[in-house]
Amino acid sequence: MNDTRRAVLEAISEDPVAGPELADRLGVSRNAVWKHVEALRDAGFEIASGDDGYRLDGAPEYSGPAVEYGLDADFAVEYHDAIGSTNDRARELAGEGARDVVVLADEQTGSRGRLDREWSAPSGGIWLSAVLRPDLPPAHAPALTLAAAVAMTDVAREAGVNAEIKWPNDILVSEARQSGDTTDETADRGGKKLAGILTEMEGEAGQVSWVVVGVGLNANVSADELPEGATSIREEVGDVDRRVFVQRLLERFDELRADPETAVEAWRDRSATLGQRVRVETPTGEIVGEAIDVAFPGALVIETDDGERVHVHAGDCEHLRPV
Ligand code: BT5
Repeated sequence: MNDTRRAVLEAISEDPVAGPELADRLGVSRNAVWKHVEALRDAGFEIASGDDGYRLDGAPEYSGPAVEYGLDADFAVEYHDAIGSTNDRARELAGEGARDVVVLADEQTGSRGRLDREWSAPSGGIWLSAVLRPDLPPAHAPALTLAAAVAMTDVAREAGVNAEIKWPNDILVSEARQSGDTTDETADRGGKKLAGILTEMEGEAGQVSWVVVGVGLNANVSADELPEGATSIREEVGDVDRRVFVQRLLERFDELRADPETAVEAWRDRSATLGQRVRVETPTGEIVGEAIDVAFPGALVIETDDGERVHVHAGDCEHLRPV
């Protein structure tokens, strides 16, 4: 991100400022100011130039340059109005050697959840996949999923949504606890699903080659466009500015990925799962007990009814109502 360009944008966002004055204020040439203005126009910012100078008339739509400008994290953004799956495109880029590139789309037509489940991604949501090349052993990559979950939870909370994390990768808005409704069935999903994460990876000889962290968050989408049991930012608090939301999300994720151990700690504080009685379907069978901790880099620690402590690395988790 270019600091001068951001300063130009900030300076002209309220009142018009003449080119020469802007050049003085920012300590650059008039020609440089003009070039920054032109670049911003190319990126979709509407900048009027009248007698009293340049004035910002409109921020760009949701696009790659729109997200990149003003982004305080080192990611390039490739934007698509519609794409099959941002994870598929990110994997392609990873294969070509990309790093710190984010594939962002307004709509996905063939997006995937875990285990090739279908993921609904209508226009208006936040669908993105980040290509990363972290200096980590493959076994530590799950910490990046946890980091993404913390980032999504924090930014959803900043938007006023009461988000929590269900192990390992669901962001939920817990309704039962909000309304005090603890009747009916013995099991539920722990709330309505706002977002999910699909992390894919390639690595060898103890070193990650690339990781793609795919994030799907129902932002400006109505409930009737989503599967049953899902919710959205629109349903909870109304629409958000997706450009700003994605910027905050990438900035928070950037902080957390630098320190995976801290990300796991932050995950604990935002967890809806810890302290709950849970049932986890794992590839090797079902485990029931109390979720007592999450262990680095992301295993759920369950204390079963016979007092045994089991570390579960992957599976589908259901929160059970207390007996
Ligand atoms: C996930 O899988 O939650 C991971 C979702 C990752 C989606 C992102 S979008 C950007 C990137 N590109 C992709 O192609 N994928 C990633 P899982 O835990 O398996 O949950 C899948 C289940 O969630 C489905 O079986 C449905 O029940 C439910 N579901 C589908 N679409 C949903 C939505 N938009 N909101 C909430 N729940 C949904």
